[in-house]
Amino acid sequence: MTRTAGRPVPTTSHWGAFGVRRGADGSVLAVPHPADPAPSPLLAGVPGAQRHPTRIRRPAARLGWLERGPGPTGRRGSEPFVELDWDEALDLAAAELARVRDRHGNQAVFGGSYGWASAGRFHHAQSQLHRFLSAFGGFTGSRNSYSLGTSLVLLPYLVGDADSVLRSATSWPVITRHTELVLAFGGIPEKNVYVTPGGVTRHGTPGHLAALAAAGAQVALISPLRDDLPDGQPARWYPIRPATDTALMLGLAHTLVQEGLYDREFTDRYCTGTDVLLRYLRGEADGVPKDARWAADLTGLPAEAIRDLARRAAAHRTLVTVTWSLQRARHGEQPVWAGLALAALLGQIGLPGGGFGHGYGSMGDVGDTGPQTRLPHLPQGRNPVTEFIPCARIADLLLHPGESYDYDGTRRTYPDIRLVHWAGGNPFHHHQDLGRLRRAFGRPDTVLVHETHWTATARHADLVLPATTALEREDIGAGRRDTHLIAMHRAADPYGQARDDHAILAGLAERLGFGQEFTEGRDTRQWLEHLYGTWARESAASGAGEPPPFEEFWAAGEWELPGRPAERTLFAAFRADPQSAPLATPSGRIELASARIAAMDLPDCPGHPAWLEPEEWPGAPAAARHPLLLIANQPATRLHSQLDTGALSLAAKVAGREAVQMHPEDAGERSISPGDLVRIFNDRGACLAGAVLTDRIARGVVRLPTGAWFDPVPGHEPPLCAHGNPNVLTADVPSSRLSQGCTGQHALVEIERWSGGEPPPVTVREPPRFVPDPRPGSGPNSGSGLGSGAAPGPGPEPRGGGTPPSATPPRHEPPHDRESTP
Ligand code: PGD
Repeated sequence: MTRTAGRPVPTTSHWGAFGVRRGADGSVLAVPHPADPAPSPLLAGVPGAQRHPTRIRRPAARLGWLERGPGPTGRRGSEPFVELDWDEALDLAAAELARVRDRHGNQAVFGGSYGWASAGRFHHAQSQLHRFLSAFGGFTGSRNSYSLGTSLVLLPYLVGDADSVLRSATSWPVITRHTELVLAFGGIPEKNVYVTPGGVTRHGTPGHLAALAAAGAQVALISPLRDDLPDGQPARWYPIRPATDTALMLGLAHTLVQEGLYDREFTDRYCTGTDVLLRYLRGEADGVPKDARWAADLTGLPAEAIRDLARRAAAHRTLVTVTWSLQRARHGEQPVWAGLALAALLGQIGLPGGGFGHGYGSMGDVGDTGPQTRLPHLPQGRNPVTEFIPCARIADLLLHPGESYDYDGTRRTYPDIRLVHWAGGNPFHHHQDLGRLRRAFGRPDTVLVHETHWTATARHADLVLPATTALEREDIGAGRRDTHLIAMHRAADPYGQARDDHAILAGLAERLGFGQEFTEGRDTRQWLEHLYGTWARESAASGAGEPPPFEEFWAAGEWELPGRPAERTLFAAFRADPQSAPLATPSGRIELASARIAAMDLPDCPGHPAWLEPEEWPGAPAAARHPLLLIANQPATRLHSQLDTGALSLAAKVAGREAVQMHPEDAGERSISPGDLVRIFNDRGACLAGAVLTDRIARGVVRLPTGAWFDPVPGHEPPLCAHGNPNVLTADVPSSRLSQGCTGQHALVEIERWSGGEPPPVTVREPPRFVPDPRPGSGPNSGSGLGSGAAPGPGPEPRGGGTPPSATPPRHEPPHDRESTP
């Protein structure tokens, strides 16, 4: 390990660059990067998570898989594990990969492996896995993200490509100088601005928000949560009823049209479909004008406040911004499309500080300009399998092979998956309706997981391979709009027998006969030098700056990336000259109505922005039984499920569980007091949580952030999570048949004070149960002793756990029966 004397070991993470000081006992302390004006509070979570008892110390196999071989089973997630030595674990994994490929074909291996894993350009777990599986002959992959699955599909229809909006947002300095009014749909939540894939070294957004406040700009905070905008911002809070932003946008748009405030010159020159939108606003087809009164009924906001906001927006330099969370919901296309349409009617798209934005406050680097160079990257090879799923359809994929579904204007069929290989993600955190996901994870023959910690996903696997954390290996790291490239030195020894994902996959590749192709004969340091060298040459050739030689960079610990544009205004070039800089839409303009989407004739995504009633919102019939609207948004105390065992996250627990925020009057009606243990439930499941009462949340709304480790209490079907994971409550339904995006943001629930006697304990902060190896000739806890090359291999044919051997196991969604109950 190279370490420059006297200064902390440099590293980076999704919550930003930082330094590590190491104690004599091997403990670590995370210290802010000196250039970071607003270091992430998440740094406090690093030490506890790094050396937590839930770290995976050795490879392990689920007992039933070891004893009975692969096959569908309801026992995943409920059986103990047997620890193995590395050679045997890799032999078993390689043999099973080969068996599935040879018998069922490469498309039977699901390697989508969605997840954030850790920062670092080389050890990026998903990239490593994809490179490996491509060389293996291919795999069924996944597309898009849980963050942005809806917008990534929708935006190309509206403005030609998603990147223009998502990667070229108007920069913060332009906003702070020019914007007078921000219509912030979903707010600009500060908790999210510390996080970006790959990290940022200088967290700028808190400072930009302060500058915006100092400049006197007004923010209309449109959210059920007051905390979606920092205090101290000149703001008016519109505590909108959840899931009704589209109605408000349409009501605002109608007011602009009715009062002659909309910019007809702009829509004539730069948009298409305006007539379709205006007819809809006037209610020509359905007889329902989408006026302020109509919007007031749906949103719970006064009609006069809506009209007043429309007039203010027309009278000022106004930025309409929509957080990503709004599209992470049923019909999530609509608030994005309606927000863009509202900005178009205001006529300020392409003007400094005006127009449209998507994601300010959703991520740490939205509104930053990036370096003009691609970052170092690991070559991915070519995946010859063309099968993929939109990532949020994982449970459908496993439960319904052979069934068809719509996606992005095409009709696709789910392949039959026999083996799931996951590295760097936690589907038992990120997916919806975890009871259903458990049943889905019962379907494949084998689930193979690389993890750093005993997450719920690791506990639902058959073979678990312990991975190092980013602190335990060398890498090069930066976010896509970062200011620095960081030389990530090793800051801690690997925990137990943990190996880098690359080393794990190299071991598998070697056994499968393509070791040289996968590693290209390089060790980790040689890979870093190679990736850096390739990037440095490209960077110099493109004029983006001349990076120092690798040794110099490595010794310095970082290099400040040059060549970023000072400022940027989204769609400025298009506005300046729509003929020579047209958008890549069929019309070359902004599509306020899309003939291509209309032609798909989808019931849940028409050809223009529209109010579509979701199945779960406060006005739905389902609210009669479950009247509270749960917002399951991003947490402030951890990164998704990562660092949930760290000090920051643990300190925020209430009654030992995740904290649920609710309005005092909603609590009073249910005799719930602050700090009470409560049960949150609907028909899909239930979880325990600790009550926090606050009037900074709209009435009828409760907030339970994502990321408390899923802790299913044995014997409960539908599941009861002892810890407070909201995804036991959310529905596994797509945003629409257009994009098939994640809809985890909202669910209807009811809450009651826990009255079930002694509550089930939280068990996920302990490792799972281990048992001695039961196979003949194996010592206790010692693996089989068969050693390398002597893989007994799982049985040659899939066999259901406890079910008789069968050439073709039943592959349908099992009923809620004992087999799928832990
Ligand atoms: P993480 O907790 O970051 O969540 O879902 P995601 O799966 O990305 O999981 C990453 C996992 O990788 C962790 O378990 C961590 O231990 C592991 N890991 C870290 N480093 C390494 C490594 O080097 N190697 C290996 N092998 N493993 C590693 C996040 C997803 O959740 C996202 S992005 C969003 S936006 C969604 N948001 C919501 C939402 O708003 N509401 C709900 N209800 N649900 C959501 N889920 C989605």
